[in-house]
Amino acid sequence: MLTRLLHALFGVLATLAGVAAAHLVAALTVPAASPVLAVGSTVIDLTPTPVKEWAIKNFGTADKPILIGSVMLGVLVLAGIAGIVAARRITLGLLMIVGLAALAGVLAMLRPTAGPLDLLPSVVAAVVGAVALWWLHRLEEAGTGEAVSGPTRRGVLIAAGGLAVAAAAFGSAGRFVASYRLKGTDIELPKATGLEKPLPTGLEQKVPGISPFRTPTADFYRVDTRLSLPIVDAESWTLTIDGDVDKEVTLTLADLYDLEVIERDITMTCVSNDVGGPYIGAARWLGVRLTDVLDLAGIDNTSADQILSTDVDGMTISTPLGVATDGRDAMIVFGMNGEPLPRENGFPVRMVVPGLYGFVSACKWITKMTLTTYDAEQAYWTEREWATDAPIKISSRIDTPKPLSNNDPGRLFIGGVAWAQHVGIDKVEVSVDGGAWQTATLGADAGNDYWRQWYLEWDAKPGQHFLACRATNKDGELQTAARMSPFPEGSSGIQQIAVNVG
Ligand SMILES: Nc1nc2c(c(=O)[nH]1)N[C@H]1C(S)=C(S)[C@@H](COP(=O)(O)O)O[C@H]1N2
Ligand SMILES: [Mo]
Repeated sequence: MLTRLLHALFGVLATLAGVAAAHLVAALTVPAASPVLAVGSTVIDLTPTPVKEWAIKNFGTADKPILIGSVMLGVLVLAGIAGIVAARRITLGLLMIVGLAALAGVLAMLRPTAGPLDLLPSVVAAVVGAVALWWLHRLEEAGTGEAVSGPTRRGVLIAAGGLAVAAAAFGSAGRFVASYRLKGTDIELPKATGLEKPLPTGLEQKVPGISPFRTPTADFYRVDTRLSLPIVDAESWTLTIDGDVDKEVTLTLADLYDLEVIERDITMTCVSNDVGGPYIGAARWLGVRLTDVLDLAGIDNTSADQILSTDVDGMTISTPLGVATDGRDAMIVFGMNGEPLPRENGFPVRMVVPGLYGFVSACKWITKMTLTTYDAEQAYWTEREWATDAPIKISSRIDTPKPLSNNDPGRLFIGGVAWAQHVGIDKVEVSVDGGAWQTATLGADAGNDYWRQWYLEWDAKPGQHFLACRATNKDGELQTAARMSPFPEGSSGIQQIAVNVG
């Protein structure tokens, strides 16, 4: 039994060393081609939409670490089995390790922008993993035949320990290299033409616990399909506009800077944001008008109905052309809250379209916009049956008090945010314990594309209470109570929370 466990450990350690060495090589070349990430990304792409929704809802932004952890666990279980098999039949055990690495290699090569270099990390994983397992096996065999004797076992254990240390060293080196390569987004940003008004003062001083009027960049939600950030060099980055245009053009960052640079306050929302959820953020975006960019290619004669955006790794996002060019401040942006876009949010350039959920507008790490039709070409989420025309629904959220929180009796602020991008918020109402809707006080108005803070003073009596809120937009449309899930076009319904007083 103990011997068997030891053999399983050999398989695990050999595989860990292989995976860690591969991760280091990937960090130096193509981070996304790291075997565990290649398998994980494929799992993401193949996961049925309902399961994905469930994971986002229950795990939130921890969904990625959980996914990687599960893939790792699965791999290590197989590696342990390979170790046990190897003790009897070394060739078969080695084949299992090589097979695992080969699977990762195939998946890495199936990524949209894969080149020959993407195969390298998996080859490294196969070689290091197999050699390590063979080495441990040989050390053990070198002892007294079949039986594992005292001194030999000690030697084998030392070797195993050495492998564990090597795996940890490779892994840390990989992390270090990746973080080093992900540094340096400090490009020089142009200034917006015209004086942009400063953002009005928000309610955060007055109403503790309310979302800040502008979301600090570091707290901005992040939603994408990636397990590793793309390393894009701003100097060599280009944006191509092709498809059904008068003439195909390719622009550099400097070309974008030559257009009229504008700055806008826009609240972005993820379609996966459930009622009361966290996937919304408000920022000041610096960039150029999407229409100015499209005009460089000429779209007057186009018969396209969608902009199919492609990111540096071949991920695609569709945007309805008519909506994006209807006069709203759709932008190609390079700055966020006065700084270059962070890598997480699309460095060096992304799209932002007020009023549309991010998955049909906010392509990060964008490198191409193809003017085409929904009939001719489908984007990533269209293939997964999400809506293509997805305006953000009117919604509102209670930030304070927190659900199930305990509060002192007496005067209390009920406060939160409400949004109806591109139309604007006209009214927010609050209901306590199912009572009459009371009109809340609204915070400053920073434009129709931006969310509104709100609060209501409440004389809280001891006991449990239910709080609900709803918003009305500037067209007089009321936030619907009809409950809908995020799939396929965004959640709806009214948030109700329970709080304790006393
Ligand atoms: N290239 C790329 N762009 C993307 C995504 C993605 O997975 N890949 N996710 C989209 C989704 S679903 C949303 S809600 C926004 C989120 O932007 P953020 O992470 O900056 O908040 O980016 C969009 N742009
Ligand atoms: Mo999203």
